[in-house]
Amino acid sequence: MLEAVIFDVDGTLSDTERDGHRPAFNEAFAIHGLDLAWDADEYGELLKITGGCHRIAHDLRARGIADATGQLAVAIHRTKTDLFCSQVADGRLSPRPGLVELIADLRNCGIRVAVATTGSRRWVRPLVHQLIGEGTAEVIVTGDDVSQLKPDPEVYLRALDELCLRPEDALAVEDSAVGLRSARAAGLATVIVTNGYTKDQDFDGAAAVHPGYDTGPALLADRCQQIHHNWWTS
Ligand code: XBP
Ligand code: MG
Repeated sequence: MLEAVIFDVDGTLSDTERDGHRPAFNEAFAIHGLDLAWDADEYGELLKITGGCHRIAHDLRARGIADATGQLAVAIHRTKTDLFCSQVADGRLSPRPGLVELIADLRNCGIRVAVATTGSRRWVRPLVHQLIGEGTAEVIVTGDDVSQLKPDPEVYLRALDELCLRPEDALAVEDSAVGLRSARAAGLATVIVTNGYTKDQDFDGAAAVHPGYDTGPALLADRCQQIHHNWWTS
């Protein structure tokens, strides 16, 4: 029986990457005196490096401008997080169309809601509260709560542990191939809701792939239950 749905955040609850995180990274580069700005396509490629700090460190190394200790990436990421927190506080990010309806339907059906993300705790919690309501997500596990980021399964295993559920009791909702690898490695049936950055990725191993929550057959609680049931009985 489906007891909980565990949602990824970036790209899944909200389309945060291209016009949210990316400008915050670029503004942080400028503040730290770097002549560097990620354009939308380049940023799409860099998304395969999970975790903002790792993403910065990877690109600085590739450009030969990294310091030996990696402290520059840490400092830039701290600034980026401040900037992104301001975006969240200003209410500039909205839930993906159809998400609010899905969350309400899950709760009406008594299905618990949780969050498992690579993002930083400082902005994840306020953003999740803003997007789906404070207290709606019973468990929120962030990139700061784990030692290995996605595609490692740790963040999903931790969410299951905090929910006191087995993988077969829950369903993951993800937007990306990296997220799918993480959720599948934790043993979870996984629904993909694609976005502009991820629509052409390989989702082999997903239980279902949707172009949106409200595009095509609506992703509501009964569809989640059906996908989950089919996964575990086929
Ligand atoms: C997406 C990520 C994050 C964000 C940036 O995570 O990989 O790194 O791009 O956030 P998910 P931070 O899809 O798992 O939510 O700068 O806080 O890492
Ligand atoms: Mg994501």
